[in-house]
Amino acid sequence: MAAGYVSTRMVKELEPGSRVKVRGWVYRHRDLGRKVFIVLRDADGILQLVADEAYTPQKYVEEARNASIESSIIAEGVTARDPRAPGGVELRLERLEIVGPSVDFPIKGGEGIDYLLENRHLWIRSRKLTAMWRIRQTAFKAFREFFESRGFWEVSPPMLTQAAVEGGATLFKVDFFGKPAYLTQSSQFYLEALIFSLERVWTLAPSFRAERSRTRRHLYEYWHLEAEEAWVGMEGEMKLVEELVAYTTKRILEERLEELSLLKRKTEPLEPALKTPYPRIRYEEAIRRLQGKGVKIEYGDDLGADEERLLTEDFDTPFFITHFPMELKSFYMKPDPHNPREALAFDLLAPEGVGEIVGGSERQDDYQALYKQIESRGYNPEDYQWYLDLRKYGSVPHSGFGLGVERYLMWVTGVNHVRDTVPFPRFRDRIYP
Ligand code: NSS
Repeated sequence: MAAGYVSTRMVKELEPGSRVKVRGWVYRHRDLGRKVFIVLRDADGILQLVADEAYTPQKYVEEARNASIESSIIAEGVTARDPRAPGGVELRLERLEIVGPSVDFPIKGGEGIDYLLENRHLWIRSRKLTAMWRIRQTAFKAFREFFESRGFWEVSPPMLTQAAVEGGATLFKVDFFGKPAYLTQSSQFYLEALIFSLERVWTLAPSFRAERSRTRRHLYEYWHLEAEEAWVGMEGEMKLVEELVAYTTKRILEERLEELSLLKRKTEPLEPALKTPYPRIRYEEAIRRLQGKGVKIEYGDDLGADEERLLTEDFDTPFFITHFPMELKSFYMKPDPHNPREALAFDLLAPEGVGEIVGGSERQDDYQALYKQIESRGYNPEDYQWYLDLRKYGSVPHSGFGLGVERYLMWVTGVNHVRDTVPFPRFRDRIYP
């Protein structure tokens, strides 16, 4: 008798002729009369099961016949090689039990996007989306490995906040016992407060943006990987960012080739990203390159998704754009001492048309200068009281960045909408499951 259950992956490693028990969900079902073929899906993959009157008791052939798509089942049988089965192995059934029937599973293939979003709670079982969750998990693990190896402290900032980090336009307002509060756009200010004791900190947490623009790379709620370092300038921070991206991408290529292939993602375009340093161009050079491509753009204009996409044509790796005009960037950035019109700021753009995945900068660490930068944007310094305080008591030069996890995964996996990198995306003006 077979003892415990084995996964569909393990079945393929056993000697043919092994007796095993498996469990999972019916992924495909084909009834040929005397024979019933079931493809079983579990967390590890798929396995073909065959009920055949030649070796399966009649009662279980009937049960196999009734095991419709997405029913959960337990099955027992003997493994056999069969080149026609996925993975080259099938299980010849001696027993099969339906645990939870599934009558008329709502997703049959070929449905439109709205229908699929309404049924997201069922759609997430698909093999492609499952591959995505597995790649996502490897990315999360690699982020943690990376920061651990660099001596960073992982910290837990709040999601309910009092003030805007990235401008008022994209704030989600919350009723905080009759007073306004906001869902965080970035943990940056809290990380800045924590460097005064821990020096190097990072966090992986949701950020919220009430974006006006509905694009394939914007979510209202996304996962934000952020780090902040005392005693580090813009160059040092860019080095950290490129090494993080190279390391994480390498780990995904090591562990998740099968999943990438399920998503039909070619891996060659990712190879150049394993090598650092990444190219760096200044904002003014980006503008010149765009003008050279026939774009009507001038120094001082913002780079939108279209401009970014054009710039990615020039590179086969992620690359940095640095030294943006101060007024294009957030109020907390430090101006370049050699040219105070420009910020010590950088974006990292992913190739293949994806564009910005990271934004970072050196921070203004001088109290008076920061106060003026807040006022000159028309913000109220009182709203930034505690943030200003950090510059009053032992201020240090420091820098940090934020990486959009879904944007990064969009590039690595090659999917063309950020919604498919997260199980329950928040990206339209209604909340699906
Ligand atoms: O606005 S950012 O460019 N920068 C910040 O929030 C800084 N306060 C981070 C820091 O220095 N600690 O956002 C950072 C990244 C950006 O490059 C995108 O990859 C991602 O966050 N991002 C988004 N991803 C998905 N959806 C939306 N709406 C979104 N907005 C930003």
